[in-house]
Amino acid sequence: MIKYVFQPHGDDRGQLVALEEFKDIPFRVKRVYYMYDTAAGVTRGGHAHKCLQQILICIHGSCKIRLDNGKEKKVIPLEKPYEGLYVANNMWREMFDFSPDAVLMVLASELYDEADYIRNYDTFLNLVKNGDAVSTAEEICRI
Ligand code: T46
Repeated sequence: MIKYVFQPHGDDRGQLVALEEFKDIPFRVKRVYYMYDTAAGVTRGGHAHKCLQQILICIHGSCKIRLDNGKEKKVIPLEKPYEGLYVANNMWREMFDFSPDAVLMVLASELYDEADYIRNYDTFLNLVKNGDAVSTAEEICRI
């Protein structure tokens, strides 16, 4: 699990965080999306990706991320606009416990591609447990 702490550029006007690909973000950013107005009690995600790498930043409010690599599960709170959680490929993720004002922004290494999603948990477990996932991802993703 890698949590980045970005450098805010603060002055008497407030704070500014700048993120540059290959400097602050370890990949080329091809897509940005964000979610807000998340209803109370909702859990989002519930899938893994074959290739996609992402950085999740809760730029307003707070939420929690559950990461599961098939062996170990961890819950990571995101509650600062200068913190970013790196989520690698082949990692099951769930986002939950959103505050009413939460805005969760995601920087993604690839364009949207439904074929990159692994939506079945048993399929995910088989993929990571039999050791095929890494080589498969390397072949498919050209990482
Ligand atoms: C992920 C977690 C952290 C698009 O049209 N383009 C996009 O780039 C995305 C991300 C979504 N969509 C559409 C597809 C669905 O009709 O937006 C709708 C909601 O997407 P989804 O149900 O996949 O959202 P989450 O919150 O479950 O998952 C998202 C990302 O899809 C996923 O890659 O890692 O956030």
